[in-house]
Amino acid sequence: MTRSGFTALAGRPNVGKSTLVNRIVGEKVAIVSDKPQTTRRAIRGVATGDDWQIVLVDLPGVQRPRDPLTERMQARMQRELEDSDTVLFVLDGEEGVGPGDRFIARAIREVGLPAVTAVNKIDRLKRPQVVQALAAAAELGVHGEIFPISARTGAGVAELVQTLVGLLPEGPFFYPPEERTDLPARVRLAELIREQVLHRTREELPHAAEVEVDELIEREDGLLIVVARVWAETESQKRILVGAGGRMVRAVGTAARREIEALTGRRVHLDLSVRVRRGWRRDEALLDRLGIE
Ligand SMILES: Nc1nc2c(ncn2[C@@H]2O[C@H](COP(=O)(O)OP(=O)(O)O)[C@@H](O)[C@H]2O)c(=O)[nH]1
Ligand SMILES: [Mg+2]
Repeated sequence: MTRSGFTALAGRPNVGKSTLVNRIVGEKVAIVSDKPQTTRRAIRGVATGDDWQIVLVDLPGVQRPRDPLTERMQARMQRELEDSDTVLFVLDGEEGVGPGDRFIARAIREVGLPAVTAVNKIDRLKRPQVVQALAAAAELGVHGEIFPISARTGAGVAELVQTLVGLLPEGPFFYPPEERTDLPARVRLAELIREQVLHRTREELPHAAEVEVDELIEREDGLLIVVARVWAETESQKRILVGAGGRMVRAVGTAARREIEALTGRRVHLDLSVRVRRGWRRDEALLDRLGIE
């Protein structure tokens, strides 16, 4: 008999949820950045063993809704929690426990699902600090085991996964064993491009930009042609994203092309341009197309 189920990742922005999903899945399915609120879509990463399959749901961060974009993110998080079999609660061992963690801990206690807590980033901590972080995690009152881990190095992750598997219900796999994510190819590639935008921009700009893949053509000679645009909200944001003499958009394009080539194992031609679309965050039709449910 196989075990199979959905595990929702809960945790403050920046604690390392997306890094952990990628570590468990063994492939980059969720983009990572040091900017909070990076994850906009509930991304599913699939990890499959001999007789188990975990579908990890990497949720957008929790915050007070300000516009339709954040409202959708918030509503999605609530639904995903309710639809999950288990919860993986991630804390930042380096930063310590704060009000955000307590808020999420309460939400987890209320849904009453089996849970596991991961105290992440222990690669940054000395042993006594790890002990302290584990004690602080225990005080949050989420039932279930607590694991010290590093999503970056992989330390402690195997033990964590083993325990998660034990909490899953018996049942057949939801996805073919070789599948790593349910993201459509276009959205996945758009995310890789957005990750490079995030790496190269500061302050409000990372959150003002969105990426849409318009065309995806697999040529017979094996070349993959990707036509994508970066949406900015204003002309001045566009100028920054294009950069002097087009330097920024070229740097983003080159780095993203390499990522896409590594992921697909193909040669890639990436045609990337920057456009202005005022108020894209409030454009419900565009949010639909971008896969932000
Ligand atoms: N040192 C260290 N940094 C980590 C670890 N896990 C994640 N990070 C970093 O923390 C930041 C936020 O990670 P991310 O996965 O995007 O967090 P999320 O917002 O919870 O999804 C990134 O800069 C990661 O590289 C870890 O185990 N150790
Ligand atoms: Mg994330």
